Amino acid sequence: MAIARPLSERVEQIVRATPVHDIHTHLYDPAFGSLLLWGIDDLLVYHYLVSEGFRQFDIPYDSFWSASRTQQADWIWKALFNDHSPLSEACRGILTVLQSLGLEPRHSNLTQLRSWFAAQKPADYIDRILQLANVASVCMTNSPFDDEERPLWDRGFSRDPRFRAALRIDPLLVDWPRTSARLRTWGYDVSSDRSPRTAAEVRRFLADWTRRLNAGYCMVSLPPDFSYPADTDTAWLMREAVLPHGRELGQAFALMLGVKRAVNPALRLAGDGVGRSNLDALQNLCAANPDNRFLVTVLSRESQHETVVLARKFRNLHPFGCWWFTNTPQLIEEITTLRLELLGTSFTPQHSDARVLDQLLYKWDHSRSVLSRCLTRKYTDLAASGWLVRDEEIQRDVTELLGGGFDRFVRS
Ligand code: RAT
Ligand code: ZN
Repeated sequence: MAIARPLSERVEQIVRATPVHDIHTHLYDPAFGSLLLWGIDDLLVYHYLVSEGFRQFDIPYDSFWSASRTQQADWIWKALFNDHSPLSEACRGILTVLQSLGLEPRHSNLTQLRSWFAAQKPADYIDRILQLANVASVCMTNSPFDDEERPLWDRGFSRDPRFRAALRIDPLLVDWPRTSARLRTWGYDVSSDRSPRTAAEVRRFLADWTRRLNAGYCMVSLPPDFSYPADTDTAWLMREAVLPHGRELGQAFALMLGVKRAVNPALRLAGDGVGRSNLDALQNLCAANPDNRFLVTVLSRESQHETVVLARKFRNLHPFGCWWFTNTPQLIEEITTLRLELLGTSFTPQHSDARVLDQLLYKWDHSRSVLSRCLTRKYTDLAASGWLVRDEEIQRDVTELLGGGFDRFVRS
């Protein structure tokens, strides 16, 4: 008689074998060349590690930033791997990456690791990482306001279908005075008057870029005190331009809520913080705009429960990911369990937020472990109530959670 495999093994095997559609990253189509980061030095100077490095070394900020990338990586390696145990999630991530690639950091120094990465051919390496991480596609973060990437979109290039686009519009919504001036130089007839003409021109800008990128959704990150409705440029632009644009083009709008930008500017990209979001704004948006679809991720742990309850009330709201400071195993476990218990499978548990290609290896390895544990516990609870889950049902649920449900939501 065949011995039944333990539920935990069945779940883990399915979660690991199911390709994921990674719905938010900062990776670039290979056509962007050096904007697509990879290799040991880029891994080590990841801003999550930079902020941890500064807790251990006393190098002045200016000296750190004026040093070469290799020197910065050396400092971080010494502080976080040699002088202390690499216990943090971002440090452990480096080890998982090296291990997945068959490299042994205990038996090699940084120079040896560097030569290994230098010997990789980019195109093959990209294939290898996506395959090893079992990632079917990644969604980029594409900003028309980024001077490095805009020229390539303007020129056009042959797209790698594994790299999907998302239209990122933070400067439009959080820095309207400066952004309106830029829009004018690009031929959009906008002014600071909050007039119908200005709104129509902003919609034209959004439509142009949506088509240029073939953007799957539009996205913004906002501070904890974002309010809606409100007598602010942000709220006005949303009501008169972003939301009508979403309805016209059938495009979902992703809100990433709760980031306090530049809490410590000396840390640059690593200097952003977190605050509890005013989620009345999200409720008002969902209630007032039933024909818009909203994706949401919130940065503070304290905002997670309220967000999930809102998603129960509004079917035009789809929670996604454990963002940034919540992308740690314990919080992923807590947030994913909370979501499963209140939403079933109608959410997307994770995105990687990878900025360096190789990070896909650790972000998905670690998240898949946690997701497997959460699902196993819930299926075990069902079994205790007499519902024995079948493999094809586990597969259906996992496919939904690893991008299938998200795809349906953004396309509906
Ligand atoms: O997680 C990160 O890398 C952050 O710096 C942010 O990029 C954040 O994910 C964002 O998209 O604003
Ligand atoms: Zn991000």
